[in-house]
Amino acid sequence: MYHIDSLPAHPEEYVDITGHQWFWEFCYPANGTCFNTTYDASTNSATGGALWAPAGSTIQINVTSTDVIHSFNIPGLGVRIDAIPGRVNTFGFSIPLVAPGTQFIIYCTEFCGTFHGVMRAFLIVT
Ligand SMILES: [Cu+2]
Repeated sequence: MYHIDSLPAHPEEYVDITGHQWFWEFCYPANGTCFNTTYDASTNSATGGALWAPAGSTIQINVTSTDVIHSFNIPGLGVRIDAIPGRVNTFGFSIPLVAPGTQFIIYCTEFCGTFHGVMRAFLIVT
């Protein structure tokens, strides 16, 4: 548990992630940009934004919510952390050494209302 909770000493990237009913917002403080993800269930694809991270890098995510409790989950990488209004939860993890363009699906895993089931996004390896 201590190992899982410890943050990387020098993450190569920080991403602020905010859960909204019903989409994920990704903000990159290094360049001051934010992107909202729009997920299309008919094609299992997302536009507008993603969690972009280089292969082999270590990143820290800072996760919160603006409305209700969500949960940020990347099952392919064993990442799951709650998104709670008024609180920022942090988590650090490594991006595997896979080909650029590889995508890992992101789910909301805390029932958060009508469109919870399509509150999805992708981690895209760059
Ligand atoms: Cu949610």
